[in-house]
Amino acid sequence: MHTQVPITQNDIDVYTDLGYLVIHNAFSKNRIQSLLAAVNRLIDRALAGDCEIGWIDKGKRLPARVGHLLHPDKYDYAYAKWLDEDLSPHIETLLDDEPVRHSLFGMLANGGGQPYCQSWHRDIGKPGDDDEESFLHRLHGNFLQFNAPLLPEDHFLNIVPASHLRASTCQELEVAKGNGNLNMPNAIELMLEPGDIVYYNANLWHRGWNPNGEKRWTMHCAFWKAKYPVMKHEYGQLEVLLKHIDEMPAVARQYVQNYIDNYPQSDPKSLLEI
Ligand SMILES: O=C(O)CCC(=O)C(=O)O
Repeated sequence: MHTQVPITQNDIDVYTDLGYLVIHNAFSKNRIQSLLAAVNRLIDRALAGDCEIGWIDKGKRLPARVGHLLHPDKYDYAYAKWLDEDLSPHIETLLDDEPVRHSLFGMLANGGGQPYCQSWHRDIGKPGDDDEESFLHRLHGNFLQFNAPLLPEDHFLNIVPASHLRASTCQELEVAKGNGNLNMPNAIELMLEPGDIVYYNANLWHRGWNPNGEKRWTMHCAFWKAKYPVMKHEYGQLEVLLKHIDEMPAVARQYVQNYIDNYPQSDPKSLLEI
């Protein structure tokens, strides 16, 4: 196993203080080539009718955002190998070296001039609630999300640094309503290149912003500490994952096994109930 760039104590402190951590040149050119090849194989399979994905423009080989890349119909060994060899040391360090489980594994995709303009949001919430701050503190460090671009000049993720552990301001709540031309205070645009990755707390105020519909392929995945039972937003993957977990390399298999082992038989909780 090799890690291109290990995560240091300083990185952990940055992640804790700011709610995000950019690692430049985390992955080799070969790794990026292998992931691009996997996406192209997926497009080929979808064009041949062997699996279904959404399209921005089928004729131009422009897929829409695609989820569940570890499911049998979309699976490629290249994703799982990346997880085993490069990502898992990062993920485990940022999750306190506790057992990790799979949650979501997909790719953000834009292009063809089709605008992609998300509202500002915290993924889990709960903006404006009385207990917002304690809720944010309770969850920090137990889950992790990342964006890792496969194409150059990826400037589509906007964030408000250090907004992950404090109550939202009135201005943030106003901007998030999306009513008007207000600017989000203290927002920045991240600039990433293939090989870079940003790990972030999905409760940081953020949005995906690509108003000109520039071509974008960005791996976008989430993990939880294994002790958290599978929740509503990530439920429903048990049967498909069981079909081919044995094909996966060791670490990816373990993360998926931990998902399976923590799968409630019924009534999964919502993110807001944990
Ligand atoms: O497009 C992005 O980079 C952010 C995606 C996101 O925040 C979401 O889908 O909730």
